[in-house]
Amino acid sequence: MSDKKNLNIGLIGYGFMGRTHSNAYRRVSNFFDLEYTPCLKAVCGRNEEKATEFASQWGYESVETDWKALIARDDIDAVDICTPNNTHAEIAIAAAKAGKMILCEKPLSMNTAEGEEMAKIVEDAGVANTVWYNYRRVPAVTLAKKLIDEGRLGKIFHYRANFLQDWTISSDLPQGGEALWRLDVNAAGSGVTGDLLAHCIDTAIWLNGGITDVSAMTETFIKERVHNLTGKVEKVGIDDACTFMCHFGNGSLGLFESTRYARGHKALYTFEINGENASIRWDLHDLHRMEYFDHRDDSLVRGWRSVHVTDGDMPYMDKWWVPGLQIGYEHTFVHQVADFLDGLAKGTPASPTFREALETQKVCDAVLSSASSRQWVNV
Ligand code: SOE
Repeated sequence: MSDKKNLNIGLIGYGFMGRTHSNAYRRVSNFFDLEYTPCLKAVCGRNEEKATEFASQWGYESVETDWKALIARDDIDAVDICTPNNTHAEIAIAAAKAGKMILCEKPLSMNTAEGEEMAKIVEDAGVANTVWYNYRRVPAVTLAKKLIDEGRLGKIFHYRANFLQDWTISSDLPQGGEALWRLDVNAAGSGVTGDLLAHCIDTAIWLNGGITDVSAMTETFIKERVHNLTGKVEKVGIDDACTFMCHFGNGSLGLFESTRYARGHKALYTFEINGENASIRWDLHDLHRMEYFDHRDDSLVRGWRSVHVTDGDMPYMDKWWVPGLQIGYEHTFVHQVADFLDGLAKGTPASPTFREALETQKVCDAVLSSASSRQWVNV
């Protein structure tokens, strides 16, 4: 008799992230041997026709048009929140109160206060929870974490990260509504800070520990855009670009930059960490490589190594193909589902939990507050 259990998923929102998560649910059990198997029970979206199309494309058994109805269903174990940021708190709180596990798209919330409430409520309800900061689970990034935790870099001096895009440069691009809600401050909470830097901050805290204080500047290059929901030209409230420096609790210095105005860059997430013995750098456009420099190497052959992270002893890679054959972006989501399901079986939380993701939210808030006050702000 099989001891496999189904985990019934209710997905709310079927945009870009709805697709990445659905793909992960569908593939995880083909590659990972886990006690729980995701079962795509229901997808929820306000547009019934589109939600039905999505359900048939991805194999969801049923469709809901009201998220409250989805949460009320007895046959849903876990709610996956893939809706705009301004809806995360209300849905997560209702789901936790209904005893559902929650997988919430990043960033956790619109601000720290909302995030605090969300973290407390999932903890009080005792429901498993996680936030989809997927880049932690790129094998090369997970490998960097292992090397840093082993102490190979020695004392850390610097952490540097960038997340560069160029898709909002045209002033004709409207704000608001489906696909463009990331430009609407009321739906997104912030611009690149919550959307892109949040990824960089999550990875940085995971690799290098907590951030204590920040000094930031933001800019909104295009001040007004047509709003898709009202048809009117409205003030743009999001930050188009953000640069900040910071101190980490371990004494190292941080430098972060993000923009949607770096012509030529579509999604260039890079980071570099410099320690007394060694440095590591990583680049999303070459995501299966981790670059490593070790000063302790023989000086005649010392140099940056480009490690092709595909061998079976490297994080997650024994689950995929054979050494030398790489994986990509979508696999990071498969890994997050695998870790979530494994954690359920073992009774351990899948990182980052709401509580852990709240730390990123606090840094984002400090960054925005520093940019508006032009002062250093403690996290
Ligand atoms: C925005 O363009 C975006 O899709 C983010 O919302 C994602 O979190 C990031 O991974 C890629 O860029």
